[in-house]
Amino acid sequence: MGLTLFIGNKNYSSWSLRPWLALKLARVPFEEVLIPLYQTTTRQDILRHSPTGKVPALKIDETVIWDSLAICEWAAEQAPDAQLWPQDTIARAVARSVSAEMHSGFVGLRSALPMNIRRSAPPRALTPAAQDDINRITALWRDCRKRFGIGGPFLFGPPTIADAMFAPVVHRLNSYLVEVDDDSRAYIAAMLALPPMVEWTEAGKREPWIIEESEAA
Ligand SMILES: N[C@@H](CCC(=O)N[C@@H](CS)C(=O)NCC(=O)O)C(=O)O
Repeated sequence: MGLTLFIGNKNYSSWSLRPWLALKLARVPFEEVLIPLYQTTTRQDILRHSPTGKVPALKIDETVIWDSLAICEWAAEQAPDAQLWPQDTIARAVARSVSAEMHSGFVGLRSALPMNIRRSAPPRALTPAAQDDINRITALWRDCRKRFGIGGPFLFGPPTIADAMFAPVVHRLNSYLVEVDDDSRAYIAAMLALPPMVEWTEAGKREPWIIEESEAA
């Protein structure tokens, strides 16, 4: 089976990070092809591989899976032993809820603080909508850690798709130096130390491209 994951810039592409991390956690070998975003040929380059013109997209032989959460689900099914969803039914249902909440929400945070791994400075303005999202996300993190986090430092103990879904938020809170409670700070530190996160972060920091729109936050 030939597997290729098309991703955007590691420094900026929040959606790409999620399935990349899930595939790494599942130890599913894949090739990656990085298409730099916001270049003159970006759209046509992505459209050659993905019907939406967006990354990420996973090509499995001739079939394309073009949504980050769908790729995470596929990784979980490929490697059941990796337990990318929690084993307990209730924990798994909550993990799916928080993953879906991340997938479809938090627009205030996403638009005000674009992922920019290289950055290390507060935002010019933290909008009320972004602060509301941060409050909700950190409350959700604390709740998952308290109820389900006994087996490890991640939301449901060992790393799962829920952590992969929040990985870009971890980068945002870290690189914009956002103040958070102690539990959230510990979770952020654990996520940043996860070996595939370190690999992605280091690669992102070495990239040459600058996306002005993301730098303006
Ligand atoms: N819902 C999609 C979102 C994908 C997405 O918005 N990707 C961005 C990069 S992070 C993109 O490809 N932008 C390029 C464009 O819109 O031209 C998913 O979950 O995969």
